[in-house]
Amino acid sequence: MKRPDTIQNVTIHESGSRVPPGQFLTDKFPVLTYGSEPNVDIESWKLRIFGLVDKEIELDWAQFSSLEWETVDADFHCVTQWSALDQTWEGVSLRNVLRLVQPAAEARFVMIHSYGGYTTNLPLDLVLEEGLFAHKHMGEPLGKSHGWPLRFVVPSVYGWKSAKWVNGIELMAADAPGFWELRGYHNDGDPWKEERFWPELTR
Ligand SMILES: Nc1nc2c(c(=O)[nH]1)N[C@H]1C(S)=C(S)[C@@H](COP(=O)(O)O)O[C@H]1N2
Ligand SMILES: [Mo]
Repeated sequence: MKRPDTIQNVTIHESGSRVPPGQFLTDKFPVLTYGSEPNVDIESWKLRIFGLVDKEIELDWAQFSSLEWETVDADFHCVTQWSALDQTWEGVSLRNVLRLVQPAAEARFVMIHSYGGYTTNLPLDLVLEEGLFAHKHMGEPLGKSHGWPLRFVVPSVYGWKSAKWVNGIELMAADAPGFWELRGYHNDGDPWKEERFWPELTR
C-alpha cells in the first residue's frame, strides 16, 4: 500500500475560527449511533458500487484494501454540538474507489449505504473532493462502535453524513434523502451555515 503524505482537510473560517457556530470542543470522540450496532464479518464484508455506473461491482476486503490508501487530517462536527479537531483517518478516497467503474454522465449525487440500513445522501462533487472510506482512526483500526471495518468520512459537513459500517455507494441522477435527512436533518448539513434541521423546523 502506498502511503502518500497526510492530506490536510481542515476548514478555517474567514473569521479565523476552526469551530463552527453553536459547537463546543471535546477532546474525546464520542460514539453517536442510532439504534443497534451491526455485527460485520470481514470475511463476508462487501462494498457494492451500483446505480448509475456502467456495471455494478462488489469489492471484498482484500480487493478494497489493495487500493491506494491516504491519510487525512480533519476536524469533525456533530449536529448534537460537539466538535473534535485534528482527527486523523486512513483509508481509500471515494475518488479512487470510483476509478473502478464508469459513472454515467447524469450521476450527480450519491447515497452511501450501511450495514443495518443507515443511509445518507451527498453531492457527487463534494464526495469526489473529500469523501474517504476510513479503516483507521488516530493510527488504530476503527473500534466496532466507530464503524469497523469501514466508515465514510466527509469532514466539511455534519457528522451524520460520515456513515459507519458502510457497504454501498449508489450513484444517482437526482438527490434523495437518507436516513436522517428524511427525519428532520438538513439535506446539506454545512456546519458553518448551521444547516442542522429542515428549514421549516427552525423558522
Ligand atoms: N451507520 C451509521 N452511521 C452513522 C451514525 C449512525 O447512527 N449509524 N451516526 C452518525 C452521526 S450522527 C455521527 S456524529 C457520527 C459519529 O461517529 P462516531 O460514533 O464514530 O463518533 O457517525 C455517523 N454515522
Ligand atoms: Mo451526529
